[in-house]
Amino acid sequence: MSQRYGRFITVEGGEGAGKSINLDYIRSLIEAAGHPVLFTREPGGTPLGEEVRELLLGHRHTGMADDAELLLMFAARAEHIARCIRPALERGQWVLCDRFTDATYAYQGGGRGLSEARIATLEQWVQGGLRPDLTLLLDLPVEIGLSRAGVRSEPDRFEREQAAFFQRVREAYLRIAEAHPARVTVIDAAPGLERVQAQIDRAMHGFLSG
Ligand code: Z5A
Repeated sequence: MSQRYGRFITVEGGEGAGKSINLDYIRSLIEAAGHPVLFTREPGGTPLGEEVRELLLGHRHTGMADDAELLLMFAARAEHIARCIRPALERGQWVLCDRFTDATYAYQGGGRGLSEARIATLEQWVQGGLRPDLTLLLDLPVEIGLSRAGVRSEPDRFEREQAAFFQRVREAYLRIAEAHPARVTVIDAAPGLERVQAQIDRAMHGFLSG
């Protein structure tokens, strides 16, 4: 008997890109097309991963070494893939994930300056051949993202970074999109929600009917 296999969709973006609100929208499009979908996030998605998330985003370890941060991201990811993502895909469920390894290239690679080769080694080790089928990158100028995100009350460990860090994150994301045009669709997240979601409609329509 041939095995069913779901599709793996990730959503990425810098600070204040509007991931939360647009993830709900993307989920509704997938469900409306009749696909069972598992919604999850990184870092996190499992009990162990959520504990690692607290270590990564909280303020108990503000001076964490960059390599420790990178390895914790992949430790959480290994658990997430083994317990959650792979089993769901193998059951034929679709998986919609709020951030994945592109975020590691963008934040730990672009933002912190860790080498891409080192990240690629961990990616291959932890994921084997698993890569998203579709990635929607919500892109917007850093100033707009920071002013949108600024409305939030308590910034996490990443949100305390300066604009130059987020500019490097944005540039790294755009390099990924350029290198993987078949997988990554860039959504201009700067205009109002209606126009952002019209672009998402187009990207998802092509994917859902493809
Ligand atoms: N991280 C990492 O470093 N390495 C990794 O490998 C991974 C993650 C996987 C947690 O991520 C942190 O982990 C993240 C990167 C790091 N750090 N940062 N920064 P997260 O995804 O949980 O946290 P987040 O980036 O802070 O995202 P968020 O809170 O889920 O959402 P958002 O995209 O930043 O924005 P939002 O809350 O959906 O929207 C912000 C505001 O803008 C809100 O008031 C909206 O109503 C408004 N908004 C949204 N869209 C619009 C439009 N179109 N017009 C006007 N206003 C809008």
